[in-house]
Amino acid sequence: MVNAGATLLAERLKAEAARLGFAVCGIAAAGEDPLRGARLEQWLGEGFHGTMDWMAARADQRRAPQALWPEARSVIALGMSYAPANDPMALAEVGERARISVYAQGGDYHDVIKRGLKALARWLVAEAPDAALKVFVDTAPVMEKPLGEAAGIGWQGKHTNLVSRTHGSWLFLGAIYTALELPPDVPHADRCGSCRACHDACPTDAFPAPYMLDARRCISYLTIEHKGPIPPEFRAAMGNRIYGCDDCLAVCPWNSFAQSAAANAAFLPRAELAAPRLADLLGLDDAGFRRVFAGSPIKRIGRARMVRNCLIAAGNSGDPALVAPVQALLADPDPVLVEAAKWALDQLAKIRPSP
Ligand code: B12
Ligand code: SF4
Ligand code: SF4
Repeated sequence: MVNAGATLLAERLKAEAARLGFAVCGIAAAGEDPLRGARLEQWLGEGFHGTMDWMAARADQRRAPQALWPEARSVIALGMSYAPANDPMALAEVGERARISVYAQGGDYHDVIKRGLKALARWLVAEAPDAALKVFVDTAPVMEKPLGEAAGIGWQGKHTNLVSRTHGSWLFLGAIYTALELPPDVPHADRCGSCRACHDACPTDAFPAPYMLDARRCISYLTIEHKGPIPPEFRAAMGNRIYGCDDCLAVCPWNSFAQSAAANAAFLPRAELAAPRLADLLGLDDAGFRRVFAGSPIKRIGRARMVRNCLIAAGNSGDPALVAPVQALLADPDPVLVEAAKWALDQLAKIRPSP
């Protein structure tokens, strides 16, 4: 039973979240939603998670907050805006440059959101000293998007990400589970209507149905999560994307309400990551990779996977100036890079003028 004190606490909590830089904050009950769990099972059953075994490994805990932490009574769902100031598609045709998705051009969002969640958790404990709680961002077995929808901060669009009426598709999510009974917000209604712009924009046809993603076909998965060679059928479609993909987010009409000025300064693009030259990235050794990507989420994929992605982009570039840096990688000890370099040279040979 939620009392008047809890209602006032929830209002003040939301005000504090806003003060800490969260663009949206809502509350959902922590009880199980059988549909949510069933859809997770269906997604895993179809094999749409590919090699992300960690998604299947803790599926029992992921399906419901109380399955992860039985004491949980309420979920506080939060989002921070990273709406870009510039068009994320602007570099699509600039072959000599690499495209890094908007979310990874600035500081690592895991660190920024976690800091904000911990500050909000400290505030809550100061206000309600008995408040047991746990904070999560991204990596825990928590279904952040459906929980965000249940908490009314947005809805899961047909591209499967959470969309907000005021911040479009550009929100990072985080969650606090608490043993406190807080008054739940009304779940957000679906506002996609007959739109299917995100599905039409996807270069690899990664949506088998509305609200359903086959991660194995998604460029974000292929460039970040997938180990080994990039399957040949997706190489041309990758274009110059070397880390993540923004296409389905960027075309969402609800982005027109997103204000880039609202974005957290920590997420502003770093100059060297906004439009890096492929030639420079191809030449990075391990030490150089660590130097360039320190503090960026990209550092977690390591140099080999990043250079693999750059080789595919080089093959798609149509830029003869990239032949030399690609050739240098034929001597790399990693066979995945050697194979990708050979593929890239074959592609570049097709566009080179005949002697
Ligand atoms: C695994 C994962 C990925 C995988 C798989 C993505 C996916 N859609 O599942 C890959 C590597 C591909 C990925 C890519 C990206 N990701 Co990601 N990812 C996650 C992670 C860790 C888990 C997501 C998950 O639970 N997937 C499992 C499936 C079953 O869940 P689901 O997509 O919610 O599926 C639901 C729908 O399919 C729905 N459904 C099914 N059928 C039907 C039918 C109807 C009618 C309806 C209404 C619904 C419906 O039910 C399912 C369960 O609710 C979350 C963090 C987290 N802990 O939540 C971040 C997260 C989702 N990622 C995020 C981001 C930013 C991205 C990228 C944009 C990054 C980029 N620019 O490259 C892309 C976007 C690609 C895309 N279109 O989804 C953000 C999204 C923020 C937001 N506003 O929603 C999150 C929340 C991380 C964060 N903390 O901010 N990601
Ligand atoms: S992130 Fe790119 S590849 Fe993945 S579903 Fe969206 S548009 Fe398709
Ligand atoms: S692009 Fe259209 S269909 Fe896709 S999430 Fe946005 S409103 Fe929904």
